[in-house]
Amino acid sequence: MFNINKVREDFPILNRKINGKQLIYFDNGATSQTPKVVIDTIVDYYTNYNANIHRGVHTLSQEATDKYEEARIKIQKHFNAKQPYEIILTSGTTESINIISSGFSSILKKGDEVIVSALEHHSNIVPWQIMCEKSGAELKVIPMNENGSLQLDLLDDMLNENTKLVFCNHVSNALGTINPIKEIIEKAHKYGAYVLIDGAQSCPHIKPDVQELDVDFYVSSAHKMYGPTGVGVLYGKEELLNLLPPYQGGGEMIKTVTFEKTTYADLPHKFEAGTPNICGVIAFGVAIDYMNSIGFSNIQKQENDLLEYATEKLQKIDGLTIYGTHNKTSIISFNIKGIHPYDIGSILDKLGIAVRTGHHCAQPIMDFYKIPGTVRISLAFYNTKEEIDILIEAIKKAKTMLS
Ligand code: 7TS
Repeated sequence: MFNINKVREDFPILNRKINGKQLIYFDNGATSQTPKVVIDTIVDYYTNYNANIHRGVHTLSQEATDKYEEARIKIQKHFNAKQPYEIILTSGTTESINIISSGFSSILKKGDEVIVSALEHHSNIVPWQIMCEKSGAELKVIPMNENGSLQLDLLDDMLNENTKLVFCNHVSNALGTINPIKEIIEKAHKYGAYVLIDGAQSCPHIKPDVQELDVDFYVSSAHKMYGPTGVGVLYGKEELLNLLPPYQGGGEMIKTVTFEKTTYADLPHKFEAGTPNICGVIAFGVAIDYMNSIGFSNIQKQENDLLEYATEKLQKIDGLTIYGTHNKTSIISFNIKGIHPYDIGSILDKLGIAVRTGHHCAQPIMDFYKIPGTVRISLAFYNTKEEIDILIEAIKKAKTMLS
């Protein structure tokens, strides 16, 4: 059974005071907080078995290697990848995307087309622009609707036999929209195009099944899934990962090196040059265990309740506009007429409430609505209705002060 008080005890930071007030953390979309089991794992690693992996005969190195590879298997199972070596461990969503975009830079050519959605975070736009600049491929954009959904009917007209890749997030970080990725994948595959799904904002709420989705690449970050920063995952189908060149050269990613010719290691090592974030990966595995122990149905129920409750209360505030109202996770982006989002965010911080303000690294969405940015609250399962009540009063106070 889901017990909110017990769950909150798992997160030591929730006891913090900010400016003399109890912290209310509504910036989970930027990074989620860390449960004690994950913090303990990090302390245990550096206290007891810190060593480099895949290279030592000594006990510490073997222990660290075993735990690192166990974490890969946990991640494989979580995403339901067919093979552990289809899971590449990276520094985050951004690096995962860059591994793929950089690989395709040398494969695509002029005349090829790639498609991105209008709802993307900059890290699922800029790497592809760089790829297009290098390869000569053309970037097309699936437009969005006023309610924050994609104009998917237009995708049919955009796809053709020149389309090589389609990129889309599973959930928009700026609006919370859950995109119909299965439909997008099916449409793209009809034309032989590969699909990369950015799961940075979906993975805290949804357990993706990469085989069921038949997705080609799926990427995410540990730090939005109750794990540490600096760790991410890149799932790729074996045959596609084998097709792509390595991203970085260095130790661990080779089979043999001579000055005449170097041969590369098999998956996953081909994409894991250098010493990785060993402790972070092991802690990511524990974060995944933690999320599964809470249960995704409990997570979704609690977050959907909070989303509904907060939306209803916010909508009653005069002059408040919510951006994105279509099929969402627990993200609410809003503005209050005549007030800059930054000013609201600053007052909320004074009252102990952490929100994000600005363009959320999704400038094209802000341009669509012709706004400089929004105030964004992004809710996690450890948040409560009482915290939302305090937020509502704080917003009313900010509004009075700033009007
Ligand atoms: N893609 C999406 C959809 C994101 O929300 C983010 C981070 C990224 C990619 C990049 O992830 P990283 O871990 O590599 O940095 N989003 C946010 C956010 O919404 N607020 O701060 C970071």
